[in-house]
Amino acid sequence: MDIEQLKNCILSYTLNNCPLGNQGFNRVLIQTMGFLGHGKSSLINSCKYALYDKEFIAHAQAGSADGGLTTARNAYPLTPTITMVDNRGCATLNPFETGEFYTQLANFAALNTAIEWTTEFDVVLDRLEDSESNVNDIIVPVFVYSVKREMAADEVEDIKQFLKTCRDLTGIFPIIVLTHKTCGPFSKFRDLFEGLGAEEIFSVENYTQEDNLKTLGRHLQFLNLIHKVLQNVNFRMSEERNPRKERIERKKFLHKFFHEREIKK
Ligand SMILES: Nc1nc2c(ncn2[C@@H]2O[C@H](COP(=O)(O)OP(=O)(O)OP(=O)(O)O)[C@@H](O)[C@H]2O)c(=O)[nH]1
Ligand SMILES: [Mg+2]
Repeated sequence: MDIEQLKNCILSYTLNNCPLGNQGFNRVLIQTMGFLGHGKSSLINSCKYALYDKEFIAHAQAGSADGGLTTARNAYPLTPTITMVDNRGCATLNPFETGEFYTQLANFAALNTAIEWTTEFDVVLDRLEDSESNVNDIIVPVFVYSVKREMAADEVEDIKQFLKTCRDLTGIFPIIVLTHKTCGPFSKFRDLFEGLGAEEIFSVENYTQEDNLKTLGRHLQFLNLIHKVLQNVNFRMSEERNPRKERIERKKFLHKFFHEREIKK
């Protein structure tokens, strides 16, 4: 597909055209996840820029090299059907941080609200009960990783487990987006993530406030990423699904996860 075809395909995408109709879903939620400062917010800005092609605007605030800038879970609509979510990042992937990630990913943390990190069992469970976020979202996980950052040997297993759990929660293996591709050994990380089970890996140079000169190849990276998301959604929507039941399953998963974590604590 050329660039205009890709754009049209994304802009006109609706769940109503899936083989079995929308089955009760009304939104595709692309959820960015990853370590602090790896380029989650910049990825959202890049996707918007590639799709609408007007002047570059930092819709999602980006800019701290050390990360930690995004502390709320903000939603950025790309089209009437597709929304990107800028989740709060974390410093490590130990069970205390991954629990927060899974809560955000499973859509049990409200959108456009600050995310407070907590390991208190009661608080965590109360949150699950109180959450009113949308049941009608198809969740697509996107894991953002900067190739500038070295990965310690003991982290590899944590990341592998994390990606697999995201897959189990959503039915889609997280799409990997390697950022800062001109600033590190991106092919090394491609091989590494492929070995961790990744099915789709994109290496990108995000559009940023400092460098947003648009080129065809750069635009295509982001449009192809969104298109791949939609292909995953179409695949999942070719089977019978039930949004309410899936949400209950996700809730059960989180209950079990937090319970086991509490026992270990
Ligand atoms: N050169 C280059 N810089 C990038 C890229 N992606 C992000 N940056 C820069 O890296 C810094 C952090 O990017 P953010 O998008 O804020 O990262 P984040 O993951 O949202 O970080 P927090 O929300 O703060 O945890 C910013 O200064 C960005 O301009 C990239 O692909 N290439
Ligand atoms: Mg951010």
